Amino acid sequence: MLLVKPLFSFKGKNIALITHSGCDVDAICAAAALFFSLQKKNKVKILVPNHISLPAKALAKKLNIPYTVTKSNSLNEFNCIFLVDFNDLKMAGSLADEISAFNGEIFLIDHHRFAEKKIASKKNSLVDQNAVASCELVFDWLKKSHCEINEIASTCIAAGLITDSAFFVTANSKTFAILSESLKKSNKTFSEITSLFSVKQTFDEKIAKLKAAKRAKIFLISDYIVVVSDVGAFESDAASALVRIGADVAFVGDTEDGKLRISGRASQNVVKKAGFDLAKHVFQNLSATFSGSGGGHAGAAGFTGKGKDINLALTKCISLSRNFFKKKKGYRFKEYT
Ligand SMILES: [Mn+2]
Repeated sequence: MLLVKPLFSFKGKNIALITHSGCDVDAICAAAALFFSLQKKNKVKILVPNHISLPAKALAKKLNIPYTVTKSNSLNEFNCIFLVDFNDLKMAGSLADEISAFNGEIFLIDHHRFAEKKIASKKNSLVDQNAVASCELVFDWLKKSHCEINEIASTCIAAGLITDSAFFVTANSKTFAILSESLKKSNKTFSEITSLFSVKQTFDEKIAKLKAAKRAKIFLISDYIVVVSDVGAFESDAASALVRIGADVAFVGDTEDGKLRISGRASQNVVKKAGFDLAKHVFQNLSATFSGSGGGHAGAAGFTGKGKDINLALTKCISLSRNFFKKKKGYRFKEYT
């Protein structure tokens, strides 16, 4: 860990900080903390491929974080690029081709599982799957590089840790240690930080979640409640909502024009106690049947592929989950109708 060279060695370089497409709070905050620490000695620009999430957009506006949402952006002007909060080109949206064609050095700052195809060398990869947020890695990197973490960078780091730990569900003692220091330096209270990225639920989001709950099929696999549902938008929010109201695992998907999209969420209970990993045990194996790709974290992951029948794909998610538990003691299966 932390084999990457210190940040001061980038002095004078022209750097692009690129987040994943659909940039979330952790991604924009990790990029911003780097931006505010590097901008004195470097030319830095934050690029967001395709689109930014509403909470991240709200926070960036309130903190005056400069960023450019782009579908295509020549990277020729930059000496090096930092990919922030992803390490899989599939998460780079429409910038994927420009990134893979980039001639300069590429650095990774990320806490997702390593993609099969590596985009950067090992010595340029600050990737740790055990980190709660990319902001944690940025914090460590800034510290090791003896960079000053100012008020706004501290605010960003705190926000990234809060959101990516799902409000401390996945937090550990280090999360609180970094948060304690960052809050102090941010000169803000906890609620002032959370108000930076809280956005009101839209009407459509509420309806999507309620529809997902209404259409849910409920299963018991061993000791865990696993649900599947389909809804045309806000799949990942709907899956999170289903876990909040009692499911241990939730798969919510949709098909449109032969394209298939499934979001999965799993409780810490099933991830920690059973060792269940959505990305590894379900989504990566879906590609064999529904040619596409899946990935993410153990407790939050997604799949996109080809298919017309969402029920078929959701049934496959259930059978792949069953396969995992079949190998364990006390396996049982039941559908609640
Ligand atoms: Mn993240």
